Amino acid sequence: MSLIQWTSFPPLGDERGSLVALESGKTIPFLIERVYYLFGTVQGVSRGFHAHRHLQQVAVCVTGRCRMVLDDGEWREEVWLDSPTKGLLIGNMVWREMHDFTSDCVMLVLASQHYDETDYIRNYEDFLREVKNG
Ligand code: T46
Repeated sequence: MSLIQWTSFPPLGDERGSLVALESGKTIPFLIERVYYLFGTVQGVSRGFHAHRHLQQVAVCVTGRCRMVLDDGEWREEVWLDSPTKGLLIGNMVWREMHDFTSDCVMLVLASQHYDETDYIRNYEDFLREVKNG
């Protein structure tokens, strides 16, 4: 099964312009407990390099784009986030890296839990060990 799972956000709006609505239990498959966004990423800088033990997220680039790498400890896949109408589902125990941010990139992230640093695995070897040990 592919690590790349999208959720589509049907564009609403009218002749004045577009609009997307994100709703828990509809386009977002969990209760949204936190929303944050990445912006102003310095050119050439990569972000992420961690996994979450429990957190579920949906990431969407509302402007600009970046390249997302997902890794479940066995498979590694990458994809461009480049559309405000496509959200990438990022499950728990998936290593993520974000590269090649455009200068205008704003990545909106919807999360299933509040911020909790103890949920992060920030070392790749630790991540592989936890995957292996279930
Ligand atoms: C993820 C990718 C897509 C907080 O205090 N509260 C928060 O809600 C978040 C997300 C971060 N922080 C603090 C923790 C760090 O001191 O903000 C700082 C930067 O966070 P981090 O290094 O984790 O940022 P990224 O861009 O590497 O990763 C972020 C999310 O943290 C992460 O969950 O999946 O975006």
